[in-house]
Amino acid sequence: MLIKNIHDWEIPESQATPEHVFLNRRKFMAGLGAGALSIGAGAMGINPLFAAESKDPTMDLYPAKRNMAYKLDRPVTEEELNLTFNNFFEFGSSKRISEEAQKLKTRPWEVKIDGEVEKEITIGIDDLIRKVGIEERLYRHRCVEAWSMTVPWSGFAFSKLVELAKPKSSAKFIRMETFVDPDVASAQKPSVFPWSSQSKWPYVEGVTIEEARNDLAFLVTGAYGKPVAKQMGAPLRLALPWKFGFKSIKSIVRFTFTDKRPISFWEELQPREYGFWANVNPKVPHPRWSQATERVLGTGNRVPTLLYNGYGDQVAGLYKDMKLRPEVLFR
Ligand SMILES: Nc1nc2c(c(=O)[nH]1)N[C@H]1C(S)=C(S)[C@@H](COP(=O)(O)O)O[C@H]1N2
Ligand SMILES: [Mo]
Repeated sequence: MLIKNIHDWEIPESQATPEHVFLNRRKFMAGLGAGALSIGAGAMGINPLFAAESKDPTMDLYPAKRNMAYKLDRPVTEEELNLTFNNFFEFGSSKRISEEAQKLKTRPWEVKIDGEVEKEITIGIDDLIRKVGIEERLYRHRCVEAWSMTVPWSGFAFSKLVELAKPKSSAKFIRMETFVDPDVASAQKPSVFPWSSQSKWPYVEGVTIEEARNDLAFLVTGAYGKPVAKQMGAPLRLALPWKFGFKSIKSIVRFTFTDKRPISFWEELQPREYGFWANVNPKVPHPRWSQATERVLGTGNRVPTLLYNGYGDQVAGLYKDMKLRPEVLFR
């Protein structure tokens, strides 16, 4: 008899620890005082999960001016929740990686732009941020695990990076990569998880050039009016609110312009479940659960999921000429 081995990353969100349970656990632990968490920062009354950010060289740019064109239909998710409920598999397969992620060193941080471009560029994150400038946008986020959140991101339109890159006409896709450093990100060590040997770090994601040029595609440098926290993908992370959350790659070090469709980290691991397009569609179920509704983090509410996560006006045009079957287009 074949017994299917269910790995951590295959457990639907509905079976994982609900966020309020471990939020309360965190508050309980904070109540005990001291502990490794509060070294230094705790004494100053700063949440230790923000501590590194206070030294951020772009601090003076925050809070960035809000772009009012991007509106929400629900309240912003509590910051504490977004800081303590994360998917960042480099640091572990649970949602509670925020403390582990503080090991990530986000300066100096270089971003490489290469491939089918006029000239390859390597640029420091602070130079990049000052060159393009930042604004604030309120976005929804829908994880493929059927939970959602809303975030006040700061950052810049992906189109600005495309402009800077000067792609050749042969460039059709952009492949993005997260850092690799097993000394910092322990889950990148072979054999930490049963699936580590199958997974090929770095975390990779990809988009078409047209998707990257769409106004909604946003490169995140901040959240909640300050530089983005490490566990949320500092110092540079993507936000593609019409696609499932796994497309929104964190801690990016490289953008490669290419004529070939990139194969993402998840697609390589499980192509049936995590495809290239990954546009949010309530009518196409995940092979192991429905995508019709979502749990809104921090509220206890379950609400209907919307096509393109409610952003159809801005993005449906990108896909109108595609002759793909819905399950291919959306998965
Ligand atoms: N490098 C990297 N980026 C990543 C992930 C990851 O594991 N590694 N997880 C993705 C998933 S599945 C989601 S839902 C979001 C979660 O972002 P959050 O932790 O800020 O909520 O990040 C995405 N980006
Ligand atoms: Mo996700």
